Amino acid sequence: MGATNGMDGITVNGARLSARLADLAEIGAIPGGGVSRLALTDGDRAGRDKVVGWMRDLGLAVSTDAIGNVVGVRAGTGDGPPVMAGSHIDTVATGGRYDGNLGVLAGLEVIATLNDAGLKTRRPLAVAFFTNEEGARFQPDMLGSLVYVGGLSLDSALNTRAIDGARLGDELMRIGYAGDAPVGAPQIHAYLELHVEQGPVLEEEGIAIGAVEGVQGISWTEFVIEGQSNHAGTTPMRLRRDAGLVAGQIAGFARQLAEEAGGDQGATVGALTLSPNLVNVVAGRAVMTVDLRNTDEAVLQQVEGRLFAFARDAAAAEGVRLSRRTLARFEPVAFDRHLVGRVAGIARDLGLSVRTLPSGAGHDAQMLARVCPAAMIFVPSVKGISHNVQEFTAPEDITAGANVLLRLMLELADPREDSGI
Ligand code: HGY
Ligand code: MN
Ligand code: MN
Repeated sequence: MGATNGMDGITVNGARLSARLADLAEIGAIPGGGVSRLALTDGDRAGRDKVVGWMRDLGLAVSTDAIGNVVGVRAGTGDGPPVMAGSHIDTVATGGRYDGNLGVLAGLEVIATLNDAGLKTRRPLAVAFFTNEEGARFQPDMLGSLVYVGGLSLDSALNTRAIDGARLGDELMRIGYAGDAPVGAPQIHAYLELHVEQGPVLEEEGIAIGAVEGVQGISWTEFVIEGQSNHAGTTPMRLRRDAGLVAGQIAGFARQLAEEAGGDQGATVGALTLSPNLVNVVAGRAVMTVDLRNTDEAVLQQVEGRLFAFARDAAAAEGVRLSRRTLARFEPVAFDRHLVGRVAGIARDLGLSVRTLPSGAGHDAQMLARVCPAAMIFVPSVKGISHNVQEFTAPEDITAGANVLLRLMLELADPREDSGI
């Protein structure tokens, strides 16, 4: 089923999309070609201002909700919920220029392409970016889209504390994005997210498009370990209560669990702070995070259980106090089967190689899937690198992904009478 109403053959302007990606990457640019725009920092504000400016230039009606999610809507010839393309523009501190940004700017490119062609769709179209998708500064990740779909109360979201101690609601006010639009508006007909794969699969197999089946389960835990700081030279080993030792044991066991579980199991100790963190002082305190992921919820729960039991026993053996806090916990999500099929079908119609695959990373689409049919389109990441300044996707792959997005948005926004979508 191709595009409709004289929209056959319409394609995006890939050069314009790549130029906007480069333009946005100037904001928060860090050496090596990467970007650092942690959620609700001045860099995030500047990025938001830039994208909102582009939304307005394209004639979109822009609204900001109380958690800072921004939606731009293009009217259709008819009313009703829009077909939305979205993602995020916040990044991790050592981010690449494509993660999240591609999905938002490709949505704007679809709008620009239709504006150039003077074409109107029956259903309205929308382009959105959601607050704090990365979860690097404030946890959980996908926080803004989780509030949008009613999975987290606005109040608890606004009272979330950053790893630097700032309160989310204060930061939102400070950067001027505490909006007045009701959270969760507008209701959406369908949600599509173009995103870089951030893994090695598409590139290794020489495939242009990923039709994403869903997102794997995510479990983020913070452990606080409290022992006793002491002299590294005079304290006999038998008298030590070494928080650093237990942190190291937990990190080693997390890796062992992943190797034993095999399959998709991931385990990452991304943050680890010892105090006083000095060469000649036994660490009195350790704060660390463990990120566990699996496409299989039952296995993920099993691995979690074994990790928590190990941490408890290791702490008891060393005579230190252990506490843990869940920072994020999302079960695996399956995307709308019909839409996944259409991503693949449209890719083939465009002569692009395509395969289905799960997403290793979390995405706003997994939250929107709670309230409307949602799907994702992946394009290859060179060497599978992401959350790293070397993140790169070839311009031709970006253009291909944006054309699949364009075609599917048109199909959903201007369905043939008999399509039923
Ligand atoms: O952590 C993730 O999967 C995403 O980048 N927030
Ligand atoms: Mn992302
Ligand atoms: Mn990311």
